[in-house]
Amino acid sequence: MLKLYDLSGKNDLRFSPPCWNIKLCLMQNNIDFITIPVRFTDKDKIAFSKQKLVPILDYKDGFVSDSWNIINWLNENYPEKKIFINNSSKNFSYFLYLWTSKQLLPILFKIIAHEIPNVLEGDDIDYYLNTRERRINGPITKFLPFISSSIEEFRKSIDPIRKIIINNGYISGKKPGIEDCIFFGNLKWVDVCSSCNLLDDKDPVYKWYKNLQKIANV
Ligand SMILES: N[C@@H](CCC(=O)N[C@@H](CS)C(=O)NCC(=O)O)C(=O)O
Repeated sequence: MLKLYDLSGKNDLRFSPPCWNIKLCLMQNNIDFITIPVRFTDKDKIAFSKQKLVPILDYKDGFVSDSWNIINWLNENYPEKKIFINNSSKNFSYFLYLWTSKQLLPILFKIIAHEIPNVLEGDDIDYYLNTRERRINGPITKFLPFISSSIEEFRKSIDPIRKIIINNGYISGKKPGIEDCIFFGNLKWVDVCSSCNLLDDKDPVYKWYKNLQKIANV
């Protein structure tokens, strides 16, 4: 059985965007797996991987880390599932992975950075504050004045995805696929960590998110 090392917070809340992307992909493709909860400070649990981040997928003969590498591993090891339906789907998925990790998640971080300690407990709170405040070179509250402008920026940035969803129903086309999984974690992260209204209820992207959650039962 595949084991997915998955970030966990207070009351075992699972809140990592790339971990959610992988879980959705596994569920959508009916691939059996279990998750191993990993708190920020549980670095011992993942020391075998010789790096410090999750998701990590542990299979019988080895492991693979980083959500993009995991998706590629699944594509190669479950060819019958056709995770990338063709090479264009693989290219567009890679674009979505890069766009999400390099541009969208940093915008979302500015919106929810100050709320993340609420979903953590124990040593993880100090770990989060120390590592993130060093990274942003200031207090976690430094983005508070920019929350509304960052929400606006996010809503505008995802306009191409909105158009695709309006035209097709899903990012992958007429039914959900890997491209939907890769975008999903963005919204799930904000949903579980924050009380902000990232998207308007009437936004087609919001409806797409609610629908995917319902299909996957997550
Ligand atoms: N590009 C990587 C990002 C992995 C990543 O940043 N994981 C975060 C959780 S979302 C993590 O493990 N953080 C642990 C830490 O900061 O110590 C991927 O897509 O898998």
